[in-house]
Amino acid sequence: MTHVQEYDAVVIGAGFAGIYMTHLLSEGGYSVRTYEAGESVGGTWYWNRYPGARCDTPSEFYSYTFSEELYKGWTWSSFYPKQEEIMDYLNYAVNKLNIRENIHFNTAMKSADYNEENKRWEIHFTDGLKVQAKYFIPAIGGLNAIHTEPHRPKIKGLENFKGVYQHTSRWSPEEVNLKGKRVGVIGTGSTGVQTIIEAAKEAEHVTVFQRTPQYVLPVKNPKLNSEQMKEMHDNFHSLDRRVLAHPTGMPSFPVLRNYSALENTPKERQQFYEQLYEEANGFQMIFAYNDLMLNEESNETLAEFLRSKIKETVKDPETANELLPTYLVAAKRPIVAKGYFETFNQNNVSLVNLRKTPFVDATEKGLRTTETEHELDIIIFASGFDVGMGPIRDSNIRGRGGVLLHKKWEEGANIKTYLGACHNEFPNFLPIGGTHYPLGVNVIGPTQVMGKWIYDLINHFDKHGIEEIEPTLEAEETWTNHVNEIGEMSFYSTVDSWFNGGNIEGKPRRILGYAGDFLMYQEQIEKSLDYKAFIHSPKLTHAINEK
Ligand code: N01
Repeated sequence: MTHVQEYDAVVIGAGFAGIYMTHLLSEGGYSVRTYEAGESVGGTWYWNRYPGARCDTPSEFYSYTFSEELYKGWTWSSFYPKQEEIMDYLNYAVNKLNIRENIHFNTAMKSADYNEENKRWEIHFTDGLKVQAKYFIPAIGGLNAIHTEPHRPKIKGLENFKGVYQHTSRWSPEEVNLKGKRVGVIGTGSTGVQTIIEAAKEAEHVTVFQRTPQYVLPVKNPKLNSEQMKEMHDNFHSLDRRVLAHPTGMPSFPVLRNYSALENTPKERQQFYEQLYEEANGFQMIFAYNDLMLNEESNETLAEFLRSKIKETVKDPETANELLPTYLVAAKRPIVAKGYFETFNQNNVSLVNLRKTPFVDATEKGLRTTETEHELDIIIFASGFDVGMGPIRDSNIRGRGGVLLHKKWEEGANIKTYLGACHNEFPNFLPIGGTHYPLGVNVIGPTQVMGKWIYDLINHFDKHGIEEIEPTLEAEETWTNHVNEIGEMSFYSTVDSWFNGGNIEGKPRRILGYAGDFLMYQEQIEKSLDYKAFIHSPKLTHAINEK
């Protein structure tokens, strides 16, 4: 009989969340093994190596804040770090935390089964490896295309295309060189916009295939000098407090006018928006007034202003018109970028409105729409993710009685979680960063809050000899209702996007992330600390009472 290695905990994925969980558990004295499909740490940042990939959260807050030494030992080069720099940061973190030995690279998970007899998870990998663990902690995130097929529009005959095609979330820089090529980019979300700006600099021609126009907030990316870095380091002691007190975990963006946009006259608003458009950075514009994310009428004032800027920037009025969004600002995850609309003034960039002229098929030479054949050397799919469901479906996670999680979720029609971190019928299964997480805020905040929550939960129940941690059906129901209610009330429910499953044809339209802000999420976490949401046994009741 082959020996199956057993650990206290198995973590899947070595991105921000996986690294943090690995650190907490190993420091806490647990045996922990982390499996990463890539050849390096980085998670999402490892796989999304497309041209122009960059973070839109300021580096000051896109950093772990749990360790002063770790925070102060790193120097960022700019306000918004590039993908490569984030990879360097995570490699630095893994070395500094001394956990590289815990991580097993180039190993992708295939399935996981809960064995009710020995109360252990059995995790299988694509290379045939099998391990056992008491706690199974997928840290694969919600926007993941490694543990599932990336989302791509179904284009008939794609196999006939003689050029190269790649999805941005599985980008291989070695295989694709855009210089002097005819490039087609499908998708204009955060990824597509960053890719288009870079492609327009070096490709012979870029054809942008757009389904839905987007608002793009202006951004500046100043280099950080040593004085600024010193100031960031000196402010470490107030850092956590500031991050935890901001609705999106990004204290760089305060509410500038603590009253409604409607309380200013149109002229005052216009002047203020103009000033911010010139001077403000990234997400700041959506915090110009205190009700832009709450009141549709207020939001429309910003929407109209941003549309006017598109018309002002794009010289060809027909193209400008095609680029005008009509929904509320930030109803889709906001995009920040520099120079996106300007690319449409270049001779080498053209726009195809897929709503008017949809794809017919792919040919040997390119992509055919109902209007014409677009000849291309490279097709870039910047078409996003099957958020929430995709990674779960393709990870084949079986709980009690062999029930598959995605079947229990009725393929997305009936998703239920408790805090996005626990599931009835799936004992000791503690995913971090996926479905029902606050996916719209700076992810580092919730990652640290929930990482610590998961660690404390394990630690507390372990100390009391509890073998299985599992939320009650009622707790799952209550949390899920809360997620759905907040989601339906939010702007996220007003337009199709990955946040509600509307980005994929045929996918059940359900709220997939927590739409409340970071403060509301923390309140919910605080309330959960009595652990009353877990299935009680006499031993567990005793453990809870001892808290
Ligand atoms: O994905 P998306 P993404 N036919 O789903 C289009 C984070 N992120 O990878 O809008 C034609 O936003 C789709 O059209 P529509 C961030 O949270 C952060 O860009 O659905 N087109 C859309 O234009 C972000 O929100 C950073 O109608 C199709 C695009 O493809 C999240 O990741 C950088 C289509 C997909 O946009 C996801 O961003 C990058 C079809 N069948 C990403 N299906 C930073 O930190 C989809 N599309 C800066």
